[in-house]
Parts: sequence; structure tokens; C-alpha cells
Amino acid sequence: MQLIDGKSLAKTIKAEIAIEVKQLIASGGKTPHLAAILVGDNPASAVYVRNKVRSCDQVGFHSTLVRKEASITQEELLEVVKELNENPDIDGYIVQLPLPKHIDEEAINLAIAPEKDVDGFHPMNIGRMALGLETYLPATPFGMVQMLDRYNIETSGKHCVVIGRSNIVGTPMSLLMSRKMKTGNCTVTLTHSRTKDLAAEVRRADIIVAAIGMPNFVTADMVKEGAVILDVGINRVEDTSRKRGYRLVGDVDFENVAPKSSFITPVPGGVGPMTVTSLLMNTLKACRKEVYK
Ligand code: L34
Repeated sequence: MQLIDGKSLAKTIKAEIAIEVKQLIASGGKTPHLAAILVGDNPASAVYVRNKVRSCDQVGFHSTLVRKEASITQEELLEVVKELNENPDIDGYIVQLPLPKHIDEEAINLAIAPEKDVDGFHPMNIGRMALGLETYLPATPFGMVQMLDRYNIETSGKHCVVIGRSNIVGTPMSLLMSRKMKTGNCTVTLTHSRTKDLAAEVRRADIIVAAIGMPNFVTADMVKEGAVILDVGINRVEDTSRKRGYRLVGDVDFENVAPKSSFITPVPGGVGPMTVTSLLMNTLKACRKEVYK
């Protein structure tokens, strides 16, 4: 069993981005600038956005955090989106999800200018991904592809089983893994809550992507000997022995699954940090106008 160390890989990639930023500026380019809109006070979202802002500092990007009260109206939020669309110094921005219930996420997503959509969530960018055109890949799936790539994990001809069909992880990951690419060329099964014998499907997998948001959902009996495990879950479970009162666990029963796996991502320090570096890579792309001229 080998650990796929997302934290350390993210560090390496950030060092590479920092060099590119220096070169970009030395050759007369502007400093990449990422903005994030954070609505309300979801504690997990605050941590993730803080990690994004801190990572911008580490690589030499400018960043702007726009914080809004949970009581913001749809119209007011659309106005913030419009301002960021029109601000020429902002290369890309994200609207951190989830949004409060009274806000229509889809309407907000549609209002983001595709060329600034560094989350890759706009239908234009998802369509481009589906067709294999140059685009901003959604950060979490992009991060996982990077992990497979950098650890030289063979994917061609393998059977990849994705658990969970969300718009931001499961669905795009299933597309990426089936693409005709160096990291891709898998036969993909996308499983979800209506899948008949989910355990049997997962047992056939050479590569398992667990993205359901349920602690310890993937157990050792569901895993084939030698499988590669990518654990997207970051669930907070109560733990009174910790100062914070909780600990983070993935969607995979790590302790019992790890010994059966060939490669496995830990939680924390796995997919999460890679989500952040993928966002930085997309922002650099936006700044260089590599997707939309
Ligand atoms: N718009 N909303 C938008 N874009 C995204 O790409 C996200 N996502 C998901 C939630 N909502 C979003 C994130 O940013 C999940 N996510 C995310 C980002 C960073 C981390 C985890 C999830 C992360 O840094 N995780 C660390 C530790 C986290 C902690 O201490 O709580 C880790 O080691 O896993």
C-alpha cells in the first residue's frame, strides 16, 4: 500500500506555479488575481476559502475575498457577480458552495462569465470538458487526475467505479476518466443511490472514486485486492478527545481498506489540498487567456 500524499504533492505544484508566476511577471505580464465570494458562515466553507486565499499568497497571486451575510438576496448576489465579471483586474473567481437555501445556485452559476469561471462549473465549460476542448476543469476531479498522473498510476483499460453523481465531482470525474488521454482511457461505471448492488459494482473496480459524503461508506469487503482508492469525502465526526470537538474522516473506512489497496488518499491531506492547487492552475490559465482568447 502506498499513500497518495495530497498535501505534499500540492506543495510541489504550488512551488511550480510560483516559478511560473515569477516568469510571467518578469516578461511583463500581470499578477494573476483570484476572487472568492463567501456567503454566510458555514464553518467548513470558511476553512476551504481560507486555504484558497492562503495558497494565493504562497504562489504570488493577488486574491480578493468578498464576504456576504447569509441574508443577502439573489439580486444583490447577482450584482456582486456582475461586478466581478466587469472588473478587468480579476482573472477568475469562484462562488463557494453551498449557498443559503433561498438562493438559486443555478442562476448564480449561469451569471458567471465563462472566461472567469475558474471552478469550471458553468455549462459552457462543462460542455467544453465533455467534448475534450480546452477548458477549466472542475477543481476536485482535476486534482484527482493530477494525483494519478504524478504517481504514475496506470489508468488505461482499467475499470473505474465512481460513487456519487454530483455536478461538481462524480459526474465530471466519470467523464474525465473515460477520455482518450494519458490519465483516462478507463471503462467507467457511475454509481449512485439507485444503483442495485452497489457493493458488487465497487468490488469490480481497479480504481474507486468515493464521493458520496458519508463517513466510512466504502468498507473493506467492497474493495478488490490492489485497488486504487481516491477518497473525496471530508466528513466531520464528533470527537470529544479533540480540541475542535470533531475529526475529519473520508467516505472510505481507511483503516481496514488501506491494507487491501495499492494506492490510497488519506483524509485530511489527500484530495482536499489538490482541489486548491487545481483552482490556482485554472486561475493561471485564465490570466494567460489560454481557454478564451
Ligand atoms: N464553488 N464550492 C466551489 N468550488 C469548490 O471547489 C468547492 N469545494 C468543495 C465545496 N464547495 C466548493 C472546495 O473547495 C470542497 N472543497 C474543498 C476545498 C479545500 C479542502 C477541502 C474541500 C481542504 O483544504 N481540505 C483539507 C483540510 C480541511 C479542513 O481542515 O477542514 C484537507 O486536508 O482535506
